[in-house]
Amino acid sequence: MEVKTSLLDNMIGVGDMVLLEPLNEDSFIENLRKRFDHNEIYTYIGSVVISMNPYRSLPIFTPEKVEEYRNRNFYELSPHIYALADEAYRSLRDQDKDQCILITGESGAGKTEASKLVMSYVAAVCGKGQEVNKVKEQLLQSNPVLEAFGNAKTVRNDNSSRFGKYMDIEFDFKGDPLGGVISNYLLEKSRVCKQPRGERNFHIFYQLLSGASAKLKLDRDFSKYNYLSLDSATVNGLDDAAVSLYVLSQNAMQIVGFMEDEVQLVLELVAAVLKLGNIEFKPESRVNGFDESRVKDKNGETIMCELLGIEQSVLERAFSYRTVEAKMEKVSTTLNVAQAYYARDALAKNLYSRLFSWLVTRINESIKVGLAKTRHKVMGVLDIYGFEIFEDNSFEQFIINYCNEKLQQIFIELTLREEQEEYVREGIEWTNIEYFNNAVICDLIENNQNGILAMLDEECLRPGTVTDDTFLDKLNTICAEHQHFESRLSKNSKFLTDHSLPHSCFRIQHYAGKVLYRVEGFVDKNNDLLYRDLSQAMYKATHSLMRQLFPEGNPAKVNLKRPPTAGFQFKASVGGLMKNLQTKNPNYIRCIKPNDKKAAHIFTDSLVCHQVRYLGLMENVRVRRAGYAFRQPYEPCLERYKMLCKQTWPHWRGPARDGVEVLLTDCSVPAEEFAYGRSKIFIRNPRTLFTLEERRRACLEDLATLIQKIYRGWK
Ligand code: AD9
Ligand code: MG
Repeated sequence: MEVKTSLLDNMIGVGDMVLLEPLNEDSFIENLRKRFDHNEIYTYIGSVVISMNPYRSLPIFTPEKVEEYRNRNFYELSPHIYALADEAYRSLRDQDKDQCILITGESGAGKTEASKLVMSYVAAVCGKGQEVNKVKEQLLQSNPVLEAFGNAKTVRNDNSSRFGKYMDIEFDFKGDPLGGVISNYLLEKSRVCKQPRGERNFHIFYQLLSGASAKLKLDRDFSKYNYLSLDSATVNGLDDAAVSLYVLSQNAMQIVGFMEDEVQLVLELVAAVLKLGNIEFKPESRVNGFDESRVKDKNGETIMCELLGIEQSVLERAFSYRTVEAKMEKVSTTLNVAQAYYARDALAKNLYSRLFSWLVTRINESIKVGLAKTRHKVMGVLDIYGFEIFEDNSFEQFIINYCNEKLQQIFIELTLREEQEEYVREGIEWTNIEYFNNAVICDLIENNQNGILAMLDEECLRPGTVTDDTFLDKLNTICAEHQHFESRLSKNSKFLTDHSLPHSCFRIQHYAGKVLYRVEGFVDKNNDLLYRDLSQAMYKATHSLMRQLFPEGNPAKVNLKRPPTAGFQFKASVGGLMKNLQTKNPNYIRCIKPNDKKAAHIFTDSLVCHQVRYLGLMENVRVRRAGYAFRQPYEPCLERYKMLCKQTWPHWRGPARDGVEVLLTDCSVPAEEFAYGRSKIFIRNPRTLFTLEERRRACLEDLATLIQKIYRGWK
């Protein structure tokens, strides 16, 4: 049997970082660079795949490549994302092990593209047939639908996912896909009303304006809308790409299973968000000296109300008054202009994010596996927003980074567990490995009693004046002693630990680096309140989808209990996700961005170095090498090195394990350098492997010279 171990053959740089010698940050990055320069964008750390974003299309994702990697062992060919996808799919199909593919990396590093490559690979190699093909098509087409509504152009990525996504793909016992379930995590809804400089709103808004029918009464000029930033709109406000993308996302919606009238309902709500953003307010003086808000120009509002079947007077009232219900009593207070704008934006954000969640639910209805199908195997694909460190970090970054902290924890736990389990399986003694456990940071954030999220909730629910600073004050009293936490208050900076901290900020030492959070907006974003008058107004709409999105507006269902906070909900869903992941066999793709220019061929050392550090990749290699750096089943090992020993060459008659033992003894490899597992040989130091490799190469060269001599002799 000819066994290729391509990680060692004709490789550019080293295909598996575990074999890197010497191992240090510089050599690690140099190896990545060397491979990147030769279009080798994938490199392993054991079974983990590092993926460098090439920022151009490479001819390595063709149907021929799929065939090449199909049914091949992980280390047989050069590193590729297909090798990981194949390995995961085969162990799901043949060994009945549920799998999850965890894709991490910063914004623009290539997570979403990687998740699509995995999905398309699995779709290409799993069963065929009319029914199966329909399921595949629906699963794949859910991507463009969710991207249209949940992705946007940011300074870091022209197609940045602004939500987290986890998709379980379910298979039958033969490995044919049956359907799936998608979970979405916290859409960045603040983008609906305001986008940072140089960024855009969600793609669907531009697609809609470029391609929508006249029925929606939209102006095709982007600049006519308050919610669409001007600096990123294209020339003349018309984006050609958006027109074709609009067609694509409409098609995708239909393939996924949306009815034509449902698509229309969805687009009407997207249009409604834009029109809502154009409603402006003016103050109207009242006798008692208060300014009451009034809608400034009623035309836009009229069109919006017609579109949704909302009585204009009801909406106007909801923008001028707010009713507070307490102890069976209703008190109506007036809204000033600032409060009316706040209410308008809160409504737009809520409407859009609820619409997004509805889309996910609707897609799930289409792709769900029928009850009649019994036991199935599952492959989960996680594509979640990467760690974010901006100049200005707010509640959104706090939540995103918390999620990444949890993922890092599960990575550490599962990698170590996997190592440990393999050692136990193979009957090899396990020695503990030192590593940085970020559980302390997770606890700082999520502890039920005094974690940051719990304190934020407590503050949000407390009666009396609650501000972002009172929240920070609260944090200080409890977190003052925590080594991963520093903060500074605008007044009474009792717990100031670092004079470089700006006011009203706190800083967390995340596993990926220190992040400074500005508390402004934390209380508001966590509360995520929508005035009841507005939800009631929306519920009164004749637009069926709108009504469905605001069930709490039903007066018959007055519920005085406040809805759970954003932080609470996120923590619960991340908790659920972690539980789900724990039950599966993990496969990791760690994405790296080579430069911040979104450009091909550029490799910026400092940027890559930063990511290598915060993804904990060096630590990952060390864990892999801490015990035994290299392991291989006996047979391929014997096959590869048998020429180094007279007793094993050309054939060894007997168990492969004994052959390997004879071979290693004959090669004088010190006994402490290896361990015999049940099915594999474990080699402690990569150097040992390289020595074997060098001897093998020398042997092959001698053999080649000999053959040449014989050949010349014949001539
Ligand atoms: V974010 O956290 O959602 O902002 P991602 O998902 O990590 O981010 P994405 O997959 O969207 O990044 O990749 C960014 C861009 O890089 C893509 O739009 C492509 O233009 C480019 N890219 C990424 N991976 C590949 C690839 N394998 N081949 C070619 C790629 N281009
Ligand atoms: Mg993405």
